[in-house]
Amino acid sequence: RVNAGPDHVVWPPEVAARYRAAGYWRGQTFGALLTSVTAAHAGRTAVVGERNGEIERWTFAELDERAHRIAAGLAASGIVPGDRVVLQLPNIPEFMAVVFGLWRAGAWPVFALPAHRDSELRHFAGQSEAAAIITVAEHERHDHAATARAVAADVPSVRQVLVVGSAEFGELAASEPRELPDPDPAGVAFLQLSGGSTGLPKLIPRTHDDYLYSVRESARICALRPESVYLAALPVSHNYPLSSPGVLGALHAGAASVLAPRPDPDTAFRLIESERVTITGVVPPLAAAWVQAAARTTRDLSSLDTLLVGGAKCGRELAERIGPALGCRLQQVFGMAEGLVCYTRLDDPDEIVLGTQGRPISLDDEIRVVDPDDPAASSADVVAPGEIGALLTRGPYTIRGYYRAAAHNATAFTEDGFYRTGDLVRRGPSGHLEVVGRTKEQINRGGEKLAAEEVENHLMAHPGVLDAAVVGVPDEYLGERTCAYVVPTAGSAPTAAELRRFVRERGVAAFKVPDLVLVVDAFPVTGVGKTSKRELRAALAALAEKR
Ligand code: J2J
Repeated sequence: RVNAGPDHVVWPPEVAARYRAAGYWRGQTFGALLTSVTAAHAGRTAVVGERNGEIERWTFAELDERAHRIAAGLAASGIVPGDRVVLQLPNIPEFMAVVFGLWRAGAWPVFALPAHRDSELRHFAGQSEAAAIITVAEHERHDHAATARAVAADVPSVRQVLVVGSAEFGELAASEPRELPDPDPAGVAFLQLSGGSTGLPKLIPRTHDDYLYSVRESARICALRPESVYLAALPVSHNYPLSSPGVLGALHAGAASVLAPRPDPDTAFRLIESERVTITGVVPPLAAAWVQAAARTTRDLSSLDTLLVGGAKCGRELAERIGPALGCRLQQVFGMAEGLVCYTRLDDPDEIVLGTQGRPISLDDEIRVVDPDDPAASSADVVAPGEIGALLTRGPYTIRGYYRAAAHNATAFTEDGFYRTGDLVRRGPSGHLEVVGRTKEQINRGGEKLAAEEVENHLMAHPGVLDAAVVGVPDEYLGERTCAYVVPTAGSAPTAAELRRFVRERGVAAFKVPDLVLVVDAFPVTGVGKTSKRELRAALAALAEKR
């Protein structure tokens, strides 16, 4: 089997057999899914996007044909099954054609975000030993093609850079379609990115079988039908707009996906009105911006029946405003690229919809809420019902290990295969989870995740920085912002502006540049006198909260 090997952990055979017997894993690939959806809905709209301000619309038949041609072109260019391909595309229709093209060629997309820069791409390409990078020439005034070429020059495995929109890509995408062997549905389909908690984001190997199960159930839970229209407001390569229920859930249901070039209310409301969008998903700060803008919009938003909110905690107050302001139902979603996704159900009582982050997709999602003070708590160390604890999970679409990360896996998973989510939750009697905080060294900046350690490492590369500790500080709009405490080396006095510029110029996603940099003489000593980063960050976070 091409896809199984020492690079990633698979489910134990008896567990896999159980998931198959239960009908969760059906042995269908994403390429085969597109074929069957196209057979049923050939003439329906599959994808809507914008190009130079003009609407572009593809039917399922058109998307299917494009994906076939791209798959053939990729194969002809030397892409073989199992090749990893870093994909960095904004919300354009080609995203769908290229992803399905890669799947049909048996290659694994590595889903970079448009915000990622040199340092992240280098890591993704290097860690996955990618054969190619596929990107666009320019997006939001950044020269993506130049970044991709610079990475390709330094990462020996990368044989080609393909720029969507170039003549070369046009030629590849016009290749004569041909039958290619369908990849193993039990094998890896793509590598998704973790939010990260230690250093650079880890790669998450998801299989056709497991991901398609979560997509199918998400489409059902969100009541998608062929008449539904899903708006991808967030960057579509992220796990949430990709699959919860996302563009793949829409595709599964035979419904259209509208790819918004930007998530601002002007752009989103314009598309909701013109495409009669019925469902979309946003992060809390965006929901707040939409709620505000809805009060003075002239756009007709009456087609919208469901707004999913997730990626970060949606506060009670915001939750209560959404329905009245936007004239739709709120559906909370708490998910993670590693697997587990929870939704409030469309028929849940208001109290649950407004006050919880939902319950798991599957009856076979195993949930353990364990001792929050013990980072090594096992799945047996459960707290009393209703108590706050650390969330562990295992199930039919949650990974058993990150890709090529044996050392990290040893602590990120329990011995019996539960994933340590790093989230603090409380579980109600109905099984709904309320997210109340986290234990992981991650900052959730309005849904955009960053590992404190990754930013600390960038700061410490500055010759004037002796030590750095990055913490989240509460923020009314984003939920939290990043604050970097920096101790300078003797005799140097770097300014906050200089350090922010320094981090940005090292080529990182803009959301990782610290919002606030505080240069201090020394870190405060913690109560227990420990000097570990973990203790420091906890002390600083407590300090920041008090301000
Ligand atoms: C609090 N924290 C939340 C929520 C995610 C659907 C929706 C979101 C993601 C996602 C996703 C939260 N309340 N409602 O992949 O398919 C935080 C938790 C979680 C982490 C995962 C999906 N929803 N979170 O956000 O991989 O801390 O996935 O562990 O980016 O986001 O982040 P990510």
